[in-house]
Amino acid sequence: MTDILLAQTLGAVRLLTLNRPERLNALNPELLTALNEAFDAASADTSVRAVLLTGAGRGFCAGADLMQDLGPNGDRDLGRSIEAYYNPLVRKMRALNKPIVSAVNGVAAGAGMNLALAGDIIIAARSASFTQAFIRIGLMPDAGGTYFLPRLIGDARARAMAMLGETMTAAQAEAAGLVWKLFDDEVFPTEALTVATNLAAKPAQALAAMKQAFNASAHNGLDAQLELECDLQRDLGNTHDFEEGVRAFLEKRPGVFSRLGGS
Ligand code: LHQ
Repeated sequence: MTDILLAQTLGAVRLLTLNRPERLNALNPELLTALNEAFDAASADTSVRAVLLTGAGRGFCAGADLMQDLGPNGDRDLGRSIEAYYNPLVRKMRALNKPIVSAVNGVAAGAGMNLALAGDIIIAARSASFTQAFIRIGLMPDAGGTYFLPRLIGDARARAMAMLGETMTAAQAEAAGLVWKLFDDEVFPTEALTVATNLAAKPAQALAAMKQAFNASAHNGLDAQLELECDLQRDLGNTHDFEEGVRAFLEKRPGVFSRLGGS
């Protein structure tokens, strides 16, 4: 893996840092390929229990790299790059059976914002901002934007944000329900790692089941969702983690939980 994407293992957390700070971590084919590979690797590595995604420098991600061969003089088939890179990446992030924390350290624009929304828990630095910049260049949201946005902040806000292309401050994003929590800039990297580390210590099979259920709730009706919860909970009832969780509760001590598929 090249250093366009930094991948570090910190305990059971895989920290992925988009690393093109001079371009606000804009997504080019090399970075998109590295991201796709990094999520494959995080999926395969049983010692990884949570992924933390952030950006180097003052930006999180400025979306597609507009300096690349895109637009009037380049490849006009934008669908090609969406099919090759963006859609597989978003699908991979959603399907990953481990939680992803999107730590939005600065501006998140266009597909860069939507990449953050593909995570499970979205946190942001107080100085971060969010913009569906697509309309400014005659495009529409991609990378899952028209799916994630209305579900997170409601249809009215989602349409206005996409159509007007205005920037949302971190405080507005928190108030709208786009992000879970804000942290002061100075402590943001530490706090982000703490969130991911806490997640990584929780029962992995329960987290994976939750992720599956929340993903499904976007398209299931109540009956299907109740059945899915029942099936998943039945499986969780047979795990060592459930046994340990209840024992730890009764013994008034913190539980020690196993990783996915192992001890
Ligand atoms: C950039 C970029 C950038 C390259 C800042 N590329 N260099 C599209 C096409 C194909 C297929 C798939 O899907 C997509 C989806 C998309 O993502 S379309 C949306 C693409 N993104 C944008 O339209 C956002 C463009 N950037 C901006 O509007 C601003 O840079 C934001 C609001 C992100 C930040 O503004 P500032 O904080 O004022 O920073 P800046 O504009 O001065 O940028 C700093 C540098 O980063 C600058 O380079 P320079 O050499 O002048 O210092 C920018 O050119 C560069 N940069 N975004 N997307």
